[in-house]
Amino acid sequence: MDYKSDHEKNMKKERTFLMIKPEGVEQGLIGEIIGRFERKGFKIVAMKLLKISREVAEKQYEEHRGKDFFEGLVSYMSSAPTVSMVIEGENAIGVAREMAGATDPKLAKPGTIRGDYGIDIQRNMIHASDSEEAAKREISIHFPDITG
Ligand code: FUP
Repeated sequence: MDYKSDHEKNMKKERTFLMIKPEGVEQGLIGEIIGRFERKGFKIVAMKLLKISREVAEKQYEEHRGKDFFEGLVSYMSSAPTVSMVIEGENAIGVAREMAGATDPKLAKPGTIRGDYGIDIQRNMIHASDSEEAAKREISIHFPDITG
């Protein structure tokens, strides 16, 4: 017999990948952004601050290769330090996407990270994996050595 409520059945412990983009690091918003995820109850399971290589940025955004914004995006993402992290918690993938807000900061709701701090569609403050498959793939790109 399963005594879990429908609500509980819809909860799933997940891991997702987040990246605070260069403008977030430059503007001193690392603590503010990470604090939002901590206050939401997520556990940080891996984190690093570094300037990623162009190759890593290309892998990260592979699905967009060939689009007009691809070159600008990978150049930008590899131009200055970013903070990469893996967080864990209930429905982490969907909840982190909600906390990030719409891709274009002009359309992102107030209270979301992009809505509150995003500059434009490229400099939109944070990346958050958009599916289970993307989360797995992105975690393995940025944290190949992750254990446990
Ligand atoms: P999201 O999953 O919300 O990050 O959005 P997308 O996968 O659509 O976009 C990936 C990245 O490309 C984001 F950082 C925003 C950037 N982008 C542009 O720079 N220009 C565009 O026209 C669309 C997206």
